[in-house]
Amino acid sequence: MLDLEPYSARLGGKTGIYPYKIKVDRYLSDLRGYFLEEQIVEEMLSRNENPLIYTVYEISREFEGEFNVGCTIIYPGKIGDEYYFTKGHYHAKEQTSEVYVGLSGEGIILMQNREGRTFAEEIKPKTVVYIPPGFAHRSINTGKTRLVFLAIYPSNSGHDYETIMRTGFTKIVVERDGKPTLIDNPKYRKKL
Ligand code: PAN
Ligand code: ZN
Repeated sequence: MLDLEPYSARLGGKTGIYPYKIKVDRYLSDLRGYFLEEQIVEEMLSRNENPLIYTVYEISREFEGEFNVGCTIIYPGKIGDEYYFTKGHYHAKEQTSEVYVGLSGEGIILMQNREGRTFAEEIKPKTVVYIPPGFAHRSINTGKTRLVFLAIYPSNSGHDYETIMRTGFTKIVVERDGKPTLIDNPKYRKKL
């Protein structure tokens, strides 16, 4: 038996969880090609405007059977009409699922499987979202404050970013008449 030790961490504050092991910042330049209005992104980057879109603070674990616990903070903002979001990914190990727990702010979790079956669930405080095996997931901040949520998932899940980078999600979330609205993604490509 492995001799592992329990830990506890505190939720809230600037980092969402503390202490943490890893911090990952994603700037607009890391999301090149992800937003619908690519020309806006390129114009911003050429003006050296490179806003921070989201940060992940994570307590990652080493062994199969353990859970990683990560806190994601998506800052409020839009590119054109499209709200800031995470890259989104499938888990490399398809059988693995994930649980998201809303801590503050409001947003949407988009989920889709490799056949393009798509679901959207709200994420906000006191909400739990279950992501079944085989579903890619992306989080979108549709509010005016930081969207903060906790993610709990098997340490051996792995992340496949490549597929979503290539195909996109079937839906995107844009502001219409001041409200977050799900529309078909005109750039969605069925997997070849
Ligand atoms: C989350 C995500 C986190 C950032 O912890 O990794 O929200 O999103 P991207 O990984 O898509 O950039 C999770 O789903 N982990 O498996
Ligand atoms: Zn995940």
